[in-house]
Amino acid sequence: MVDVDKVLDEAGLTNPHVREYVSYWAGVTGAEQIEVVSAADDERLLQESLEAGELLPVTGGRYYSRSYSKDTARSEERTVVATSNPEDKGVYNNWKPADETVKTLTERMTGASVGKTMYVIPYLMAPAGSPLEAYAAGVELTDSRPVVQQMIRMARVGIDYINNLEDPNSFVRAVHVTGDLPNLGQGTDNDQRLFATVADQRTILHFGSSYGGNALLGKIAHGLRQACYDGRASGKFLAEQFLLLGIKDKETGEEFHVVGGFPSASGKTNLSMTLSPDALGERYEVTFYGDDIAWIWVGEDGKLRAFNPENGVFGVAKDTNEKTNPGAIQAILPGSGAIFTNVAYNEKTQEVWWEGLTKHHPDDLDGWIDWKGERIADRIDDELGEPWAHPNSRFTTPISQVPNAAPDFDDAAGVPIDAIIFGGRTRDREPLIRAITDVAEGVYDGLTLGAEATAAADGLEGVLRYDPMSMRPFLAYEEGDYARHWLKIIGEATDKPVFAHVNWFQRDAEDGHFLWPGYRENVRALLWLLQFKKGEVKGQQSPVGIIPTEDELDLRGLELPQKDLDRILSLDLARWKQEMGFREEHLKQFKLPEEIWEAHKRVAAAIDEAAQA
Ligand code: GTP
Ligand code: SPV
Ligand code: MN
Repeated sequence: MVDVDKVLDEAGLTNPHVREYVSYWAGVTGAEQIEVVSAADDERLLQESLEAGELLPVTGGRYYSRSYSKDTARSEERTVVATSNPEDKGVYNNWKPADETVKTLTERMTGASVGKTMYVIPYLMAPAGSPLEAYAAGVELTDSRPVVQQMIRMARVGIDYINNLEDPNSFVRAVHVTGDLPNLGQGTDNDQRLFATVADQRTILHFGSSYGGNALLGKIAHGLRQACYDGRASGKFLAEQFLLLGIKDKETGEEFHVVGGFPSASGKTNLSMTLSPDALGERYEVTFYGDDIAWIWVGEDGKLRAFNPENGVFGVAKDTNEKTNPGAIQAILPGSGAIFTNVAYNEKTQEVWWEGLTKHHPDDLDGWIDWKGERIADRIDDELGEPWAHPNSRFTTPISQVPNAAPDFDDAAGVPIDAIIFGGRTRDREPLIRAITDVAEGVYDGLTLGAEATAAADGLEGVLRYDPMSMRPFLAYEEGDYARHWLKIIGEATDKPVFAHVNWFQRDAEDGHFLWPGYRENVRALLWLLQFKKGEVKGQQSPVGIIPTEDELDLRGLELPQKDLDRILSLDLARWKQEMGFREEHLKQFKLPEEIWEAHKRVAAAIDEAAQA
């Protein structure tokens, strides 16, 4: 048995609660060694991983990793939220009783790290000194070295974050045990994986994966699920799967901040890293704060404020290129220290490639292996067309590498929020943008957000589903209570943000092309929203919000077929009428507050009235 006290003494880890927690799980998992890590250990750990073959070198000091082929995305089915209060059971959170969940996971983890090193990762999911710091500290224990390297990029990692806590017991206990990946029955009736956030014990126990949101526990499990729970329990904040960006008007010096809820793989990373359209870039600058998570609260000044608890970006690689997301390409250049997971790799030239990086894959197949590690040159006929990279392959890079990172992204006070937007992948019905000024109608709009599911969740690609506020996979408690908590927090803000629903993904009914060019052009819709908020444009009232008129939208330098423009700035009332029936079924599942039903009825009545006119 390893002498835990000795290791922790040598590392200078003094917090007695953390020490007790580490000792306990070292005993359960049977780890052979323990190592306390900080961001300063990155270089050494990378070298160790290269030597062990866990990582392969990519040119310019970057890295390639592959996860087990049945372990390439979050598993929503195997993810649960556990508490000791059955009232926390919601429609989407896979609620389970805390006691039995802890028991099951403790059994699965028993002896499961024998022969391995257990890394102790003290981290903070907030800028240091933030008013929400009490909810941000955690200690992840993991038996995977690549998880440590990813956490070092995605979170603030170091021992001081937990040695100096005001309440030394206020940290999240986050245990990650990889398990014997080839023998866990992934996707079968006997699936051994289990990913639990035991929210009222502030304990996260994840067993059976080494990938992304299943394994980097600071990100999704703490930053979203645990924080979702803590936000309501404390009454103080919202934790949402939101991007956070700034738009600076260089002419007036004004700065606006927008948070946006788009379901997984629906464009958060792209929008937050975007540049202004060429024709408007002289005047407007877009700055990056966060691409996946925002914690939102009402500051002492009465303003709604937000920060990004993360320190890095875990972005979808597919279709990331110079044109779609030049910011991301710059953030992963040689020298960035980026880690690429499940893309294609060239064993000879040490380059990486994924679908959409360039129009065609490299002509010379020599040296290339796909995301499963198989040689591309060995592919036979019917395999030739298969993707080289997994559709959920990702890059990991710190925010410090993001070219448009806002100078104040690390500010403990966060930034004031002017607008809250929601947007899913919807191929019809949703116009380019519709603004909503009533708070209950804005919250209602978030609760009825819909999207086509994507490869970010196992096996669900293309299925149309509702995804409240883009939090469906991350909600920690009952949806009606969640709606009440939203109304409470926004209700407390003195300056109300404007809400809006956006859609970059409307398609032509005949040939399926995207009606809107998307990507950096999306900024045009946001600029209209900010002008609307300032009262500079009026838009046109529709039953589901205020839509820009064609001349209000700044379309300079864009060539768009009139037919497409007309479509994205109008409503298909017949489709909306049908949608209201679906929404009613969706909302009926929740114990919603009356304000939300009233908002629903107002919108339904407005649609009926417009349809009759
Ligand atoms: P998660 O990290 O899973 O939460 O995803 P995300 O919301 O950050 O999505 P991301 O920005 O990575 O985009 C996912 C996919 O959508 C990528 O393949 C993008 O190329 C594509 N995409 C993003 N924005 C647009 C857009 O405006 N138009 C179109 N057509 N595609 C887009
Ligand atoms: C998502 O799926 O929403 C992600 C990636 O941000 S993961 O960390 O795998 O959850
Ligand atoms: Mn995400």
